[in-house]
Amino acid sequence: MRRNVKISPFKNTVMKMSLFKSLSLLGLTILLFVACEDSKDASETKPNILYIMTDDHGYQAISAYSNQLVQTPNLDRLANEGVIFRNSFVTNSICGPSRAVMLTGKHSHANGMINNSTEFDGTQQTFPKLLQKAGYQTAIVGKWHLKSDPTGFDYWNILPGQGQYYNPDFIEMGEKKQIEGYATTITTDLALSWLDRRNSEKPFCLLLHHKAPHRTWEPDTAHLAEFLSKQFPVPENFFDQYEDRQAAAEQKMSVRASDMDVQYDLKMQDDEGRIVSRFGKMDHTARMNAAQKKAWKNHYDPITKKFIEDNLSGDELYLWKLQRYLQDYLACIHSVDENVGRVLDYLENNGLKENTIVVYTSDQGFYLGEHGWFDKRFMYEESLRTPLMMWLPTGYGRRGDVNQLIQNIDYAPTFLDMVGVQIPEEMHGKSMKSLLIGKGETAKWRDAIYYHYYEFPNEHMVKKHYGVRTDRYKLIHFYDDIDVWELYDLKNDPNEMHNIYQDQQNEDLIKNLKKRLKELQEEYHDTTLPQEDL
Ligand code: SGN
Ligand code: CA
Repeated sequence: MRRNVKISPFKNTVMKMSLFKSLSLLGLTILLFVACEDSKDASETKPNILYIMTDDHGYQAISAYSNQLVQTPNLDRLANEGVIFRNSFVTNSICGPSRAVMLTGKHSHANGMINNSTEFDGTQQTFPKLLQKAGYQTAIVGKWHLKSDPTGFDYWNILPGQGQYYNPDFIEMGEKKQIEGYATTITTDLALSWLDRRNSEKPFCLLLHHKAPHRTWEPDTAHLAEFLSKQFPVPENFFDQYEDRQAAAEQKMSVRASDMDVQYDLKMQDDEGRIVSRFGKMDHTARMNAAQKKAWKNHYDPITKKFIEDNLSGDELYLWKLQRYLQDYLACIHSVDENVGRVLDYLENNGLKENTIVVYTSDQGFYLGEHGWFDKRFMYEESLRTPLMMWLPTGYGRRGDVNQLIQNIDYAPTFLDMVGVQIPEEMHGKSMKSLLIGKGETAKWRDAIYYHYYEFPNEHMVKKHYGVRTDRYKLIHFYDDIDVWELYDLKNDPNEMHNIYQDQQNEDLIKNLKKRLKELQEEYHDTTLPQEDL
């Protein structure tokens, strides 16, 4: 039963006042509590992010992906103790654009950086900016390659443009300084020294971007001879003749042509002018100190001498070039692997492993002789794919293979989601968080990825193209100065040697893939298409 209690107006006012007081006190207490919880949350429970990205590291050169070329025990630690993405792709296989995608979570047409000559608009939203707002300390060291100065970082120390391997210049918060040593080691040193002096009360997000193993694949003197006597297996399609693939036939990134230069790329240098190079005379040792020069010459002079004596031609020369290329490329990877090991050790030794998301990836994949090529750009597998491995912080139980189709647009939303920051609607990517908890999401994920490459005409002459890839099929449209469609069945033809677009029996398949392609172009609002597709 309810009773009506009469309260005098005076008593009522006093009661109201004391209620007001108590409520204010309670409010203050709650506010204080929330504030304390927030800072506690930010300093103790929000995971750190250590994002390591190399430049042009094909998954074929990581032993966790493939045992054929090289052992990478440190990189493999990430896969063995964390997760390895078996179907990780980029949206536009070229450096600056990939970096812009990674920062913004948006496809190239939406973030504006469609090719390497564009300047990144640093006023737009990026995940480091959002983390900074959420109380994170943010930093980037190493390769940047976005022309405009970094924004959203408390500290930045970047290589100008492509950067140099030996005694490189760095730009530290606007100030240029040359640092003696080898780029991969120096970049790691810069990262570790920033970690040492950071404010350990706050969570951090550190982007550690290596120049290696970008062309012209200059190994550290300590590793020059690492692979000297190794014979690497030759890809099945090294002698690809590009039947039914006009764009592939017209590229300029072939090991089997002067695109790969014996002096410029393969370091065969001879003062008597017996080496013919399309780059004229150049000197790889120009930036080196005396000791570095000496080690370099001691290594390459005998190889050059033998090369001149052997006077190889035709297929023999091409196969020699491939081995020479891989020796240097993989020696650069050796330094990357060692230096990633230093970073992982640092995290373990400083009690940071349990609360840090550690990522290893590359700005895109790379050809290591497949189709007879080096470089990237094409939507074919070796350059569409990019390695991706992660150590996960406490609370994320997933281990081993993740097989879903993921793309570099997903990185930004994933990081934001994992640290509890709201994902901006305009980001194209999906958070992978649900794939990383427990046994991972088995329900619906994405069934297709979208790709669009623009840098033509340009070095390596890879034509403009866009396309769609599902778990089994890939449809590509090369456009601009040509109008060619290609279709691959990745299950029956993983090396993409047979363009089956013209086969009558694929009519329905093509119709469905074109429909899916169109849907993706609409979903992402890609209006940078040839006129007839708009
Ligand atoms: C340089 C390289 C090219 C490479 C582009 C883009 N030439 O121009 O081989 O394709 O970079 O690479 S080099 O003579 O300067 O090495 S990217 O990874 O930066 O996009
Ligand atoms: Ca690159």
